Amino acid sequence: MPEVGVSAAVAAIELVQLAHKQGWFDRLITALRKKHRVLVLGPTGTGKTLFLKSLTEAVPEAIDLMSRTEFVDAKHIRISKQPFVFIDTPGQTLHRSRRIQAIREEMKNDIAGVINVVSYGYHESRAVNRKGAIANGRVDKSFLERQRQQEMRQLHEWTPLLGAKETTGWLITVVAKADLWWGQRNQVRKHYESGAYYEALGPAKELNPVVLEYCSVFQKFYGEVRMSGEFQDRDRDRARADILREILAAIGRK
Ligand SMILES: Nc1nc2c(ncn2[C@@H]2O[C@H](COP(=O)(O)OP(=O)(O)OP(=O)(O)O)[C@@H](O)[C@H]2O)c(=O)[nH]1
Ligand SMILES: [Mg+2]
Repeated sequence: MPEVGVSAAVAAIELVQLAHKQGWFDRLITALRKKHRVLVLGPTGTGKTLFLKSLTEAVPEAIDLMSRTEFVDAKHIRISKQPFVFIDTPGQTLHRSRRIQAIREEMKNDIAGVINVVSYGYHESRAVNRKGAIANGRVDKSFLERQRQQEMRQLHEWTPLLGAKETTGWLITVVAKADLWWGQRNQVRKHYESGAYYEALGPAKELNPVVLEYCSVFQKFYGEVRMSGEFQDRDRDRARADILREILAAIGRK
């Protein structure tokens, strides 16, 4: 592991001495030990679980669409030595009560922030009704539109509870599967940054939401429809670096 620089070590010692002197040493230790808890939300098949896997594995293996997250699952991950607990939630509509319970639990745990994972309607899961989704090797536009509506509906589950700055420090919307929608990039950005999705955030607009493009794997949609082709490995590396940087910056801001 890389060494902490000398100046950082000196600054840390000074901080500890000051904390001793002023009587907040215990509080400092608790703060340093504390893990940053991040709630990961979003509909089934948007890519939440694979996104979390991709933070620690450069080339994660795709997840079978039959293999869904059924229970809330806390994943412990270190980013630049900072300890995080990412709470991966089950996105299927039938697991609403499990999500609500996780949200309530995290409100008690002093949550750092929320990552909402969406994918411009490219949802892949055994729980998605994909009848008519693909015809003649193309994705049906109304299928994508329906799934985007689902992304917005699911926002209403948590924004009334977590939409305030005092409860939740920050919100990052991760628009996953950039390999599939890259050809419509401008439209995608607009939809999430200022369009219908942004409006649907309601009270959570107060969290100064950040939108980041992402891609965990290159994979044909339902094994059939090609990716848009222009999105490359270097774009994926850049997106990953951007997200890691943003997460670290966000905890600094809370
Ligand atoms: N093309 C492409 N496919 C992806 C990407 N990320 C995830 N997938 C695929 O999308 C499907 C769903 O991914 P998951 O990570 O299981 O989705 P989830 O949001 O955790 O779904 P639930 O656990 O049901 O809530 C899997 O088949 C993944 O391999 C991506 O960046 N690009
Ligand atoms: Mg999952």
